[in-house]
Amino acid sequence: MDKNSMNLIVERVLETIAAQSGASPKPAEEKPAEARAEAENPSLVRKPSTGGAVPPPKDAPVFEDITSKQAKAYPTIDNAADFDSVVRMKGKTPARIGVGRSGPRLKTQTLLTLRADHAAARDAVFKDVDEKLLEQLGLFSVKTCCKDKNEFLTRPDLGRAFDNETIEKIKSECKKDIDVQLILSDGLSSTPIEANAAKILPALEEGLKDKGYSVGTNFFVKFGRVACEDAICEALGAKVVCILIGERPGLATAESMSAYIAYKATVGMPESRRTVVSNIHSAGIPAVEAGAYIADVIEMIMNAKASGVELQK
Ligand code: B12
Repeated sequence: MDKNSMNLIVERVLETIAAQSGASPKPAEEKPAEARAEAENPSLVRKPSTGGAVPPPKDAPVFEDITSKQAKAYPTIDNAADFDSVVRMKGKTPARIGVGRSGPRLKTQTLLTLRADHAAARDAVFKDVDEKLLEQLGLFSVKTCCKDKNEFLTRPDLGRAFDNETIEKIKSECKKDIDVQLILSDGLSSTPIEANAAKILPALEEGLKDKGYSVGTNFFVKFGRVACEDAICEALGAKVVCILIGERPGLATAESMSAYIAYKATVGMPESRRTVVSNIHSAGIPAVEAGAYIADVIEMIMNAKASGVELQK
């Protein structure tokens, strides 16, 4: 047991004894809120105040980076009736609970955190996946019919299609008539590929090979929408196609990836034929675990010779 937890238990026992003997418990100022939060979650790093025009409340820590996990885990609600419970609740969700308010408005820190998270989400949408990472992963790269990011965002139909030249390139570079074709794509955010690809690919490939399936040549699709997997599946004659793609980022994380899987996908097929595994990121389904799980899902799909809604029948 660490020192903080030990101190917390000792304090609570002393409070109970004091209450039973009729003595008044220690005044709140003697046990600052930050100390209780740190005891519950030792990863909360307290930094000394750097000062400023408006000093922070007496016992609130000052975080150098208000978007850090530690800062977000720290309640900014004033006079919480049960501070420890708020710390515990915040530890269970990335939602912005226990943040307090200033009159009817958000506190400055909450507003700034929202703006910083929004900026990270925009970066994730507009940034390209690093070419070096694709090289490291041994992936060749093709582009859909979108000529740039703006066209990608405004024309989902073009993000689902390839020109003939690209289809020929895919056919010439990839193994054909395999069981499973894996594809990576930036989709609506590039950060998930950078955060998860190197972890999910080996786990997924190993999982599939262990089950005895042949896996095709992995590659990357720039400006891809989910349904671009259908044209690829048709071109390569794969039994199952699985695209690992960046999800539209929210304000909780910009690192979330999804896997959309389909059995014998064909261009124009209904969306209900896809199975999705979403929320793949460090605070959702971690990438390695997701790789193993998707391999199990693909096994179910191969056995049932069906995906999406048909798989659930
Ligand atoms: C945007 C979005 C939508 C949009 C998609 C339109 C679009 N082009 O953007 C709309 C509002 C239409 C939508 C509808 C639905 N969605 Co939705 N959607 C999302 C969201 C927020 C982001 C998806 C994304 O970024 N895709 C990547 C980009 C690049 O893909 P895209 O090619 O632009 O768009 C395709 C996909 O988004 C896909 N899609 C979107 N939702 C779903 C759901 C399922 C089950 C499938 C198979 C495909 C699918 O359809 C689009 C067209 O091909 C996710 C949340 C998340 N964390 O992923 C939920 C999410 C994927 N959706 C979900 C659900 C349940 C649905 C609906 C079934 C809701 C309903 N009851 O009607 C429908 C099904 C639609 C379908 N295509 O079959 C769930 C899936 C849960 C699961 N694991 O099975 C998620 C994870 C939300 C959630 N947390 O509950 N969705």
